[in-house]
Amino acid sequence: MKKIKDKIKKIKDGIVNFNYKQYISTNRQFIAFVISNVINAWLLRFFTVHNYFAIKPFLADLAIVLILGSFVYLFKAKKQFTYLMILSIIFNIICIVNSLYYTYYMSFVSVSLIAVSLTVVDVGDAVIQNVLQVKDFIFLWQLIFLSVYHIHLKKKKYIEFAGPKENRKKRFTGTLICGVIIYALFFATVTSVEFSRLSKQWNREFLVTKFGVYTYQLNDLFKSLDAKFNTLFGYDNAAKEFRDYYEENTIELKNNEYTNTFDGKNLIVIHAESIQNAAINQEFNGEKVAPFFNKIKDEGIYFSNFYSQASSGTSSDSEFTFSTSLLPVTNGSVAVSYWNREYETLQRMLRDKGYNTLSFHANNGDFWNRNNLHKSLGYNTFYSKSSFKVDEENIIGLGLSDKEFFKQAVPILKKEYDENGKFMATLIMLSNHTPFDEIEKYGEFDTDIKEEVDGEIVSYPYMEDTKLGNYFKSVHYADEALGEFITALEEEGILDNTVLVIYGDHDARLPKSDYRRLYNYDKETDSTRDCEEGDDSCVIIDSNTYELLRKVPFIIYSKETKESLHTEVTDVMGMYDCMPTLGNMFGFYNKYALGHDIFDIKDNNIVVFPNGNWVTNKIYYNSQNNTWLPLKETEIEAGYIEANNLYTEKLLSASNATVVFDLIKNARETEEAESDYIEEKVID
Ligand code: GP9
Ligand code: MN
Repeated sequence: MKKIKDKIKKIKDGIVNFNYKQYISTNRQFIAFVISNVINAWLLRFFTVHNYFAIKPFLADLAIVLILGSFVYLFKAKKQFTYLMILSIIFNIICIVNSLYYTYYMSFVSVSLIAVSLTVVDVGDAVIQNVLQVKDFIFLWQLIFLSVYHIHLKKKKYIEFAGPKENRKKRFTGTLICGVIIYALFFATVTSVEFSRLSKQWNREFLVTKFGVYTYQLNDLFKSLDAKFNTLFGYDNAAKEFRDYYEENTIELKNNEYTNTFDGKNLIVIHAESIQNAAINQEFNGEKVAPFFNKIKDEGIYFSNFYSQASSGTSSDSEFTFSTSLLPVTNGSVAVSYWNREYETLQRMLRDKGYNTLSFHANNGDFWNRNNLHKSLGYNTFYSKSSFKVDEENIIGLGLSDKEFFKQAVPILKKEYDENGKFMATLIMLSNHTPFDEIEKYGEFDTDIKEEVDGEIVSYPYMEDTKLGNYFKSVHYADEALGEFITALEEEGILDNTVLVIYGDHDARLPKSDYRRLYNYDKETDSTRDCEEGDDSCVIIDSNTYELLRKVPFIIYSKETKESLHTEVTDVMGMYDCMPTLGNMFGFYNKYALGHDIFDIKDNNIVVFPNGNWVTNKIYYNSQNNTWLPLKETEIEAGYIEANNLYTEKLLSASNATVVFDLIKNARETEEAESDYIEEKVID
């Protein structure tokens, strides 16, 4: 006890009697290094999550910079600058990459996504044009500053603290302890919820807000390595999460008015790239942006509160969730890292019922690893870019234009319809892909406001030359392409015995400021009105209302819906509800589905997003900042949010465990072994 007391006294004396002046005058370069890197971490939060004055992330950033920086004292004076520069370059890369990533994905980068980024190299140009902004490079000031300051100090014959080895070691230990104490102080303020989120790592925005970017990135690095080890060692825990979840949540098969409605019919699925409800509902000068979508939604079963649950695997995540009713993984992408698992898929189940399964996409088959993914999902044939005739004049954005793509797909579908048995085909559209800047190829569609004044037409710019405006032009093109395709299917008689399913794969990640202009435009001043309190006509676009704008269409259309089944379903629904809903209609059942048949669950549905946010008919809940948006004027009963948060956590863990550890395969093997055992017993 006495010893500890003496030690504490020694540290206390050390702090009181420490010669700060001398420390500062012999550590200028190091201090400049620390301050500038902490400023950069703050700048990143400033431009992304907008938390300007939070102390906690500041402490965490400072601690990391001090701890890693302290090793500089183990080097001789000449090498010290090199060490500080190397660390600064790493910190700069972290800030720049995260800043870019945030603009595109509204989230922060994960080391485990590096493999994913490499497969999206083809969209590199699109991303670069679309995303690069000056603010992403502002962080570089730090490297310039540190170099200039170093030259300045050198000129002044200033020598950074070096001294004999023992002294340097002392300074190393002192700085390290200082960093550790600050980190300990920071961790003392961390709540249990924050700890739990740090260990799960899927609320990335939340983590950077609370822990700062350097701690987030370090944790992510360990988590990604840990995931690799976990695949080797974490099996038992994952298997338990899987068992527990399905014991509590297995969905019983129940009949309803749609049961077997489409049994035996062909199925054509349209993966509508980046189509949002916001575009379908929009018109300019009395003309709808998407007249065909509107026609199909009116004549079909239209789910008007439908959400994509894609994560960083975007298109491929949507394909995966639509086909399996599982969610994307929390780290990396299923298409790239976990395609080789056994999944219960819509395609395989229809194949078991005698369907031929085909997929069509005019991009390179390697993109999103589709050559492998599509086999794993259960497609017999994948018609990728090499199966299409691609001429220079038919290219829009990433590849063959949608109009030409559909035109070339129709004869293949016709042959399938006429000559073979039942089939299921997925067509993945491509033209309506960011950055929506080939407006000359989209055809005429004005997004201005035209008004007649004294017999003359006056035009106000409105959405012209904005990203959202260009997106509408692009959607108008995609809509026309879809219209031509459906007309061709009808003319060829294919729709006589075929059901068409259309989903928007995810939103188009358009700027909030453009939506503000869309909904609050003041044509007199050609500017966006600010929303004043009490002004109900003004549409507030904040981070939660923006989430609602990310809704995408889901439509089921057929001869039957056109005649009598057309309706609008307003209950919230997610991509993971497609398989169970269609399963009821086509007569198949997946007991590992995370979603529900919407006609069974109705008002009680919950859509869980891969980042832990969720939406019900009552509220949109943002788990990143623990805020919510009421969607109905009903009371939220006590414990409602906590219960849904718990469900969300269990569902995400079970989904992740299923994918990473191939647990459906294992469950099937166990079931087979058990039934063999029972059979043997009976024979005995
Ligand atoms: C690429 C296309 C678009 O082939 O499906 O993919 P996305 O960038 O939306 O994930
Ligand atoms: Mn997509």
